Amino acid sequence: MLSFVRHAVLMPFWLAQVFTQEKFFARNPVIGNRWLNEHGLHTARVAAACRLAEARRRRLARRIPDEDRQLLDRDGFVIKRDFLPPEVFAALLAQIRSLRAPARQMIEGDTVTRHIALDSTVLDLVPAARQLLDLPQYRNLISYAGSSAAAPMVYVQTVLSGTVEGAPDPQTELHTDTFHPTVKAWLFLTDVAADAMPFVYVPGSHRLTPQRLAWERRMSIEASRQPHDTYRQPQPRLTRAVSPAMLGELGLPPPRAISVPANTLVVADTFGFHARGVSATPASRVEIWAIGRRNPFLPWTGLDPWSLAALGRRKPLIYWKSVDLLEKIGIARQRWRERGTVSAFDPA
Ligand SMILES: O=C(O)CCC(=O)C(=O)O
Ligand SMILES: [Fe+2]
Repeated sequence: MLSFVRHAVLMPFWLAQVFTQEKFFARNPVIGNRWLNEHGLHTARVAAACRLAEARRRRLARRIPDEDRQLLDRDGFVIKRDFLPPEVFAALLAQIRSLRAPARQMIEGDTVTRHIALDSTVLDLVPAARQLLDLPQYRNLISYAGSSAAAPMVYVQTVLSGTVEGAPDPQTELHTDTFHPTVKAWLFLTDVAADAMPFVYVPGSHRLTPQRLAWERRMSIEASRQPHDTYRQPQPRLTRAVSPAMLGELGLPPPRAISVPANTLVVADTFGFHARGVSATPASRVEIWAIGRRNPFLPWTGLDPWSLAALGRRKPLIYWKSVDLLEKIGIARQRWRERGTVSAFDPA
């Protein structure tokens, strides 16, 4: 009875979420409905989102050099070595090395990810990061790859592999992040060796080919709710993982590991298949990390309230606090735990 009432009350919300970036099959019984996905709900969302992204990208294209645009169109990612002028990069590194700021951490398998939000307080202590955020080239590459001019969320991210007891880091499996074009960007502050968590990407896997759409359909049906399933359990495996053996069937090349020196910027459409490369021994990576995610069904590129600097800089904090609140009332799980005031370079 309770469950019936809960369903009736929440149904309008679940239906509305079909037209948003909500991606979890498990937490929305419409998006995760097997019958609907067998009849094309998921693939319709993917196809519509990709079509709209293409139209938005066409409008954003003139903001970046042709050469970068061609690489992003062809591969789904672009690598910019020596991205910041050497003196700006040196200042950025020194400022982040001496920074102590409130952080949050998340554990996945045996790996810890730490985030320090680049809010106004932190930016006052790391003025070189403000220079980075204000660089049109940085913003525009992220906009184009993410097919949106909306403000990304930017953090100092530390990834520490093999530091806690646990299964292998699920991020080391090839996967797509969500059902639509979307962007992540890494400006590496440390060198990234080939055997120490290089970012891995399958070139060209961001394109919606008929094979990819068929894979999306199969994946969505497998991920859909079974009547006996219980939800909100942490998942041992990423829902959107793809086996390396499948790449050939999808007409895709093998993945490429991006092992690069510090001060390299990598911007990628994480609708494409990618992973965090495994590390031979416990390793760490520190980077300025940006994520842009927005409703993929919006026809326009701008009109983003978070683009107001004063508001946008608070977005990570507002995001953390809202999930804290949702957890308190029992409708979400906060994976990002407060870690106190630390350095990005501290061990786990
Ligand atoms: O940290 C990485 O190299 C990639 C992790 C990943 O899959 C992601 O951030 O979406
Ligand atoms: Fe990912």
